[in-house]
Amino acid sequence: HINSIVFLLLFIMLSYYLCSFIVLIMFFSLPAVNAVWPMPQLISSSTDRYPLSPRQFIFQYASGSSAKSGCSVIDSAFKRYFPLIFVDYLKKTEKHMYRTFSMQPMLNVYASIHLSFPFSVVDKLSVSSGQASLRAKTVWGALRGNKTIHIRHYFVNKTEIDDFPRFKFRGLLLDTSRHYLPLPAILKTLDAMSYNKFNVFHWHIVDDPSFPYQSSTFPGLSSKGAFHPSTHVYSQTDVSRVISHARLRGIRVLPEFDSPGHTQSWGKGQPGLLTSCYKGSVPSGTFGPVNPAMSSSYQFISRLFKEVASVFPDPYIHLGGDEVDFTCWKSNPEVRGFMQKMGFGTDYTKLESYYMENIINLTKTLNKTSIVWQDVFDNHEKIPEETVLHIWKGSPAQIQQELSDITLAGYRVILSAPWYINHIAYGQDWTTYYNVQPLNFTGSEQQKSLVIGGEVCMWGEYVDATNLSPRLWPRASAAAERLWSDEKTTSSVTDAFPRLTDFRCRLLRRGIQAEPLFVGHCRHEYE
Ligand code: CP6
Repeated sequence: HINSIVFLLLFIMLSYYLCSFIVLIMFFSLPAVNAVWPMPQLISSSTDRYPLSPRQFIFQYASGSSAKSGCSVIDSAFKRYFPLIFVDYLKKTEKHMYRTFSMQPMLNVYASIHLSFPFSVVDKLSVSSGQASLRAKTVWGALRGNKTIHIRHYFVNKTEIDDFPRFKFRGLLLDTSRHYLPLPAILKTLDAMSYNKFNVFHWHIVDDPSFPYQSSTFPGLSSKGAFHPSTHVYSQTDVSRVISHARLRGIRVLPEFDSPGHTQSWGKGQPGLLTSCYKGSVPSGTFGPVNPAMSSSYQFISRLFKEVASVFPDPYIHLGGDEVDFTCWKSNPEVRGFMQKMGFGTDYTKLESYYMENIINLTKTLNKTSIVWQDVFDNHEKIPEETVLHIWKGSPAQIQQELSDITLAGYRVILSAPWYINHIAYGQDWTTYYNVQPLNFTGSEQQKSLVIGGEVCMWGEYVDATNLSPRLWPRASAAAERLWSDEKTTSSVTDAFPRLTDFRCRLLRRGIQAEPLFVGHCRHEYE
């Protein structure tokens, strides 16, 4: 009997130690403390960690902050980030509880400059959670700082962070013409963009297949050109909701009204705008790009852009200018006559240049700066020096050449060609997005400084609300880190892999349907 009791006791003690041993192992095998995405410029993190109680946590303005309660951007960020940090807490408890608990200051926020819209300011912020304070030049910096505070499982690591973006233009393009994207899909994408520190939503809002933008000046454009005149349109209210949702997340909304090509849907509500294509000496009944020979075309664009300029507060408008097919222009006798009159000979790139120059100058009179696809530069068009070129095509070698040429000519440039996220392939293609080196081209420091950033493109031919999120995330996150973080300290795919895997789980917990990188699981699946 004694023997068996001792044996039992030993067994209990052994299993107790075994269990605690296992618990200890689990405790120490938590993911790397630096699992923050995108990686800050400077971070030093120790394994010291402090428990963080959601009952006692509160964001508050520091007494020295010039942004105070009432600053909409930071006020609403404080509200949003509570449930994002304490992901399960609000699910398990009553939603209203966190507001009523005794408040203990945890994070003091200082922001010194007020700007009502997230214009292209370079911001520098520093976060030091050891002292629980965040300092930023502008509220937009403070906003990004909120995202960086790294808290997992209600512990906070002792951490010093000094952070700022490497590139000031970190964009993502959505195409709402090939498929209509319902408003919630766009708003959700803006949420996910902010988690990735993207700051420009390039809204490729209209194109050949449909014209969902509901124009107040030209209601016929969407009533005739959208997939459906009332359900598949973006009303003025929808557009302002997108703009303010983006604004509160430090994201600019860059509208694109692509012309003279990619405008088939415009023709439905605006007869006479597009070039009538000819078969021999008779109109064939089909239409080509905007008719550049008619002054009425420019009057129309002028009125449309006047509206666009007032609806979208961003100082830039994307004018497109890509992939203009000359076949229809060539077939049209009026256009040929215009070519002769203007002395363009048979060089249709000159006609394209003429059109683009006109609409760029027209955009300038609206106090907006133009962004155009690279085709406009490739066709040797005379464009104002403040115009921004957008690279979308070419082999890696051609892209480098294009970067060299455009910056040598003194233009600012945005890089998209390596980040066509709509292309899918078997395997871990995020690594190719990650390994892009935007400044790896022949050129002076001055030239390199003209690369203002990059943009992930999600063209919509094969994408609608059903597959948007998993196709975007976390693959676009690879580009996000390349555009935010320091290339020297943050360049290894091997280091990035576990962090990105962890970040993808965080996206899932925040309700973003991000696809897996590879074999595995997320801890929250069973925790
Ligand atoms: N639509 C518009 C597109 C594309 C472009 N402009 C495009 C071209 C080639 C690829 C993907 C997208 N669908 N308006 C080019 C900028 Cl591979």
